[in-house]
Parts: sequence; structure tokens; C-alpha cells
Amino acid sequence: MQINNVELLISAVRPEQYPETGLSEIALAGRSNVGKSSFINRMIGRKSMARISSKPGKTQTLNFYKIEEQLVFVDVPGYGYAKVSKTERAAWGKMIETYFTSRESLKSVVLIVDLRHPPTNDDIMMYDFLKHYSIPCIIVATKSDKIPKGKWEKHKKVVKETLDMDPADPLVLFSSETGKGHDEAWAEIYKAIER
Ligand SMILES: Nc1nc2c(ncn2[C@@H]2O[C@H](COP(=O)(O)OP(=O)(O)OP(=O)(O)O)[C@@H](O)[C@H]2O)c(=O)[nH]1
Ligand SMILES: [Mg+2]
Repeated sequence: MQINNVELLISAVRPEQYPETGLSEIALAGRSNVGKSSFINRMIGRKSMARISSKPGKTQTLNFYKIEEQLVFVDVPGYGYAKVSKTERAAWGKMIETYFTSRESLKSVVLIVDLRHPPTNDDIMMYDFLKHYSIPCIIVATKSDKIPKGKWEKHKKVVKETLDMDPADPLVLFSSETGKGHDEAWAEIYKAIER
């Protein structure tokens, strides 16, 4: 898809703030600093539409990005960032749970994990949460540019086994640096929004 028009509709916290577009939504999930915002930027061909930084915890709200008149990407704050208070963590949990379990236009969640390391306990919890609520998901293992090609299959296997992945769920090897996995990820997203 040639993307000319991307618009940040709103940074929302509460359901009353969610935008009414009539479009399908694809949300990101993953630990803090794993590369969720970078994934969005690579997918839409923009360097810095979704905010990224070297500091974890950059994304604090649900950020709704409208892509043409086609779909909406929802950038979500990451989990697992140590320097977050209990109160903040609880608020995060509530915000995510409300959005993920009540949003009818949410068609799939792209769960981003780091290909370099086995998924963390938080990653496993997030995956189990999605399965529990029967929320369709696409697993994206990013930062593949940091792993030599010859080791991709081995690392892929670790991701599958650690998450105890449902074989029906897609696993896409990705890199926001090189663009690897761009077409495959779009194909999976289209499948999800056409369901
Ligand atoms: N080498 C490499 N670096 C990446 C890749 N994706 C993201 N990064 C880097 O990882 C860091 C975090 O990226 P973000 O996209 O901000 O991560 P995030 O998941 O949105 O983080 P939060 O908003 O804090 O939850 C940045 O320094 C990115 O440049 C990738 O595919 N390869
Ligand atoms: Mg982010």
C-alpha cells in the first residue's frame, strides 16, 4: 500500500476518548522499548510518526493513528519497565484491559517480542491474556537485524516454544532497521481486518 496520509487522531486513556472512525483497529503490544512504535513507523514508511526514543516508557497513552481511510494502528505503552510505580502499573493494566476486551473494532493485536532473547514472563502473560479473551494476534519477532541470518530459525523456535504458541498464530520475523518482514506483516494485518 502506498501511504500518503497518516493522522494521529487522539492520545486516549478512557473509552469516551476512543475515536469513532468506523475503521478496523490493529493494536500493538509488547514490553517497553521492544520496538512497537518503530514497527508502526516502518509499516507506514515514516521515520518518526509514532514517537520513539532510547528511553523506555515513551508511549504513555493509547495513540490512535489513522492510516489513509483503511485502518487505525493503536500504539500502546509497553509493559515490564522497572521504573514504574505500583499505581502507574495498575492504571496501565486497567487501560489496556478495558481497551483490549471491550473494543469492537479491534481486529488483531500485534504482539512484538525481541528475537534476540526468549520471551519474558510478561510476554507470556500478555500472550496468555490475548488467548484467554480470544483476541486474534500476530506475533512479530523484531530486531532480526541484530541476529545473524543463520540463527534466525533457532531463535524463532525459542519464541514459539517459550510462548507455547498456538500453531495457527502467525509469527513474523521483522526488523524496523532493514524493513525485513514488512510485506509479510502487512499480509497478516490485511487477513485480520478482512476476517
Ligand atoms: N536494531 C534495531 N533497533 C530497533 C528495532 N526496533 C526498534 N529499535 C530500537 O529500540 C528502541 C525502542 O524502540 P521503540 O519503538 O521506541 O520501542 P517501544 O516498544 O515503542 O517502547 P515504549 O514506547 O517505551 O513502550 C529504539 O532505540 C529503536 O531505535 C529494530 O528492528 N532493530
Ligand atoms: Mg512506543
